[in-house]
Amino acid sequence: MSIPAPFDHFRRTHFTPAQLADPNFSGPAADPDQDGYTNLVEHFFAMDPTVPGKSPSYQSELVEDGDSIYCEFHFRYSLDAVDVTFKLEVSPDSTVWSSATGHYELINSFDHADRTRTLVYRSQLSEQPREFFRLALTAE
Ligand SMILES: [Ca+2]
Repeated sequence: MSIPAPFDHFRRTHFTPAQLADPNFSGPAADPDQDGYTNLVEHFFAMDPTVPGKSPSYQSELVEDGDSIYCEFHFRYSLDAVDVTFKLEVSPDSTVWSSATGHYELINSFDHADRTRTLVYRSQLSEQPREFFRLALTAE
């Protein structure tokens, strides 16, 4: 498997030569700090893959605006992770997932000095009694 340049740069920033030689330690699917987030996810969220205990930067909240209540979803990711694509997905039951395009709308974007960006998505609450959403990451 070839390693895309942005992820390789991330690996070289955080791992020793011996660790770099071991894909079970420094590969995209590995989780050497055993925090539940693979190295690829840590790359996307600009986390340190050798230090457990930090969570990806994302949150959701209900927001009132006029007569409507919306669900807002914010997350902050690394602008260097151009080799990872993300897609917001929705589900009525957390089993069958579909693209949130046309359901969630990007309403704001903030760039930070540390080469990260926060995106804010908003959904009008549906008529469903409940709805799930998730951020799906794919390595290119
Ligand atoms: Ca990890």
